[in-house]
Amino acid sequence: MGLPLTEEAIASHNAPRHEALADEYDSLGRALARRGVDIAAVKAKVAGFSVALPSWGSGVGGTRFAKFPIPGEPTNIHEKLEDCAVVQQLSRATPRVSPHFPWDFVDDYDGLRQEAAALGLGFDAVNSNTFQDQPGQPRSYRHGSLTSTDAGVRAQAVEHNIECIEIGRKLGSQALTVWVGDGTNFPGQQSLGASLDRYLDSAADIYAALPGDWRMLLEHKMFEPAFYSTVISDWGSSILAAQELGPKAQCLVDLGHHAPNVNIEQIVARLHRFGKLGGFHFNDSKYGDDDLDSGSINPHQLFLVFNELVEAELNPRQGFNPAYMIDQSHNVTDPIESMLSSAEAIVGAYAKALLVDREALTAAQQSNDVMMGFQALRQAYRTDVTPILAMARAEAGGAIDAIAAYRASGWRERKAQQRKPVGLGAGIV
Ligand SMILES: [Mn+2]
Repeated sequence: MGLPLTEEAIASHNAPRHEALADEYDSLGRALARRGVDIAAVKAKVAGFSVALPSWGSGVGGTRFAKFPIPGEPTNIHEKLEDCAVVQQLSRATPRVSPHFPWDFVDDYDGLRQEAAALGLGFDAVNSNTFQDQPGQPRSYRHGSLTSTDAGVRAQAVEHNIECIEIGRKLGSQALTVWVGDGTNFPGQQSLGASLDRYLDSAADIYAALPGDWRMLLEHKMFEPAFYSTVISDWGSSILAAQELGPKAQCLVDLGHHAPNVNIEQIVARLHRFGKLGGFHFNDSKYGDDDLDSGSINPHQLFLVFNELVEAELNPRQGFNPAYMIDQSHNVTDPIESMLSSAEAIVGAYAKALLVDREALTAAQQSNDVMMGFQALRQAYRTDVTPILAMARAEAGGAIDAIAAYRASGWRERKAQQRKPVGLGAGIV
């Protein structure tokens, strides 16, 4: 099995676009040079940046009301990998896939790793799932998993996480992301204190099974599926748990898992200050959701988050090696197009953050020049970095206009002929 798209197809898409791109890139290069910025250095940083794709993100998602499948969407991990490979071929920013178990269970993980490698992909953090029951599962997560009052349920949930670590080792992963939907819908349903105790005990059992070079990423979420209380509801609960578990436990920030208007960039700075910023799930949010495409609603917030991430990169303290992943549900778009668009938004926010004049920013902050501090960020934010992103992609063999190249490839139409249709189903991703 070769790569999904041919090099020639991408090259012939790029050919008529090269001249205009070179013109725009050179023009931006001159503008940036006048600000003392070397565009080639920014482009090199952009080329070195990557974000993982969630295996489930290549399928059409849904809401809790419904899912509307499209012809040609992937039906198993092998087809999901193929679609992720298309995204990587065109974007050159998404070389890893984050698998989710049991959704991506196979018999042969060495084979799956080779299959991914042949598609130009590796594996990132493995995600466990104890928020839904699986066919044949002995015990139910109806009343919680890692925090269940039933010791047998807790043991089953711990065992599943340890199994995910074992699978991840075979796939070349080095991190386990743990998110639980555990919580309550009624006051009085559970003890708020005792449920956290049970979480910490269960998480410690998982932590003990981590290989030496692995990390355990704790993902918090304010609400849903539990609507009164969630056990790991906020970054405070998350960092307290991570600190209690030990140095291999870090916090994962999902952009959609906060109360509205929370200052997420400040959370980033806080977690980094204590060496606990482990990873990111990128998406966007308008109300209480966590599934819209990255940068589609609040690109400025995304930029401000990346401003803190660049600060952290420049001042790594106890180390800075965050696991970046897109985490969205693509309900009304072709998932490949959403992931291409999101990857560009994420890399673009990073590129803009790289353009911040840090010297001017620091000087303004030091002298309490409020307006110039703000302007240092504003100047970077309003710069159109599109030519840098497109040039970095093209030089790496990707597409100058990724979505146009994808549409011209006829990929989805071809797959609609080859793949079995996805049945109507409940929502979720
Ligand atoms: Mn997430």
